[in-house]
Amino acid sequence: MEKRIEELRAAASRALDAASTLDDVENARVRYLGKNGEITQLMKGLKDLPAEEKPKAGQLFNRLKNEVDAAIKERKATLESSQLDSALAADAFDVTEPGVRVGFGSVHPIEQTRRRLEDIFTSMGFMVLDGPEIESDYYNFEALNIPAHHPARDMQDTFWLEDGDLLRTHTSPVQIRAMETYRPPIRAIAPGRVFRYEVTDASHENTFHQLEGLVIDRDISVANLIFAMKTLLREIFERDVEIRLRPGYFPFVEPGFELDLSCLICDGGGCKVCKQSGWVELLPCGMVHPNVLRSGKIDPEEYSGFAFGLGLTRLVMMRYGIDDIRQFLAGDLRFLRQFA
Ligand code: 2NL
Repeated sequence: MEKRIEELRAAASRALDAASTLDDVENARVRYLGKNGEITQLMKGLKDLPAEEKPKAGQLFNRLKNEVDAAIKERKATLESSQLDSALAADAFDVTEPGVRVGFGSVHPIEQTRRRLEDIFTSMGFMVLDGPEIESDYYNFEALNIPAHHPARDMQDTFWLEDGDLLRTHTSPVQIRAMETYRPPIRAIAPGRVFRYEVTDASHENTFHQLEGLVIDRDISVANLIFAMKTLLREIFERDVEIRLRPGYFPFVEPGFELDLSCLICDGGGCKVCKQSGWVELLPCGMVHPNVLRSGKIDPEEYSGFAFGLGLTRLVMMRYGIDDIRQFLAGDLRFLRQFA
C-alpha cells in the first residue's frame, strides 16, 4: 500500500510539472482526484485493510490527497499569472509612436446655406418645421389644390411607392400640417429634401433641396409678400437687390408669381448668366389659394397668407457659380473641401 501511494505521488507530480495549460491541470485533477480518479479509487480500498493497518494508511492517504490538491492549486496559479502576463504583453503599445491624423469633415454647402436661411427666418419670428420625406397623396397633392388627373401631377414627375404613398415632390405638405396644428398667425419655413422622378443631367437631379415659407394672418397682402421677399434676398446676398414679379401659375396660390432678381453678375446690364435679360428667375410665390387654406382648416374669409418656394439647390449654385447639380451628391472630396 505504501509503495502504491508513493507511485501515485510521483505520477501526479510528473503530470502537474508537464501541465502547460489550465486544461492540462484540470485533466490531471480528474485523473487523480476526480470521482473515479486513481487516488480516490485507491482510498476506497481502505476499508478492506486489516484493522491495525487502517490508521497509518488513512494518514498517508490524507497527506497524499492534500499534497496533490496543493500542487494542483499552485500549478493553476502559476499558469494563470503567466497567461495574464502574455495577454498584457500582447496588448502593449508604443506610447511614443507618432499618431495618425484624423481628417475633419466640413459642412456641406447646401447645409451651410440652409443654416444661414434658418437664422434669417428665425430672427424674423418664423418657426422652422420638419416633416416626413415619404408622404401621402393627400398631403403632397390633394390638400394643395392639385386634384387627381390634374396636369400638375404629370408635370411633377413623382416617385410613387407601391402602397400609393410617394416621395414628397415639395415641402408644402409640412406647411399643410402646420396649418392643421397651429392657429394663425403662422410664420413658418419648411426646409428639406424633395424628390422628382427625373433623368439627371447638369441641371436636373432626382433629389434636391427646397425651402418653402408660409405666412398667414388677417389682412396679409401682396405688399407683405414683396416686402418679405426683398428682405430675405437682401439678407442672403448681403446687398440691396431689385426684384420684379411676373404672373406665374401654381395650383396652390392665387395669384401666383414668378419673382425675378436683378442679375447680380452684371447688375442688370445683361450677361451669360441672365441670358442678356438682366433678370434671373429665382422665387416662385403667391397668395395662398382659398382651397389650400380650407385644407388647413383655416377660414379664407377671415385669414389670408402668402407662400414661396425657394430652390435651395439652385440658390447655392448661383451663389458659388456651380454649373453641375450632380456635384452636390457625388461625394467628391475635392469639391466639398472648397467649402470647408
Ligand atoms: C416650387 C414651388 C412655390 C409654394 C411653393 C405653397 C405652400 C403652401 C401653400 C401655398 Cl402650404 N403655397 N408653396 C407657393 C408658391 C410657389 O414654389 O417648386 N418652388 C421651387
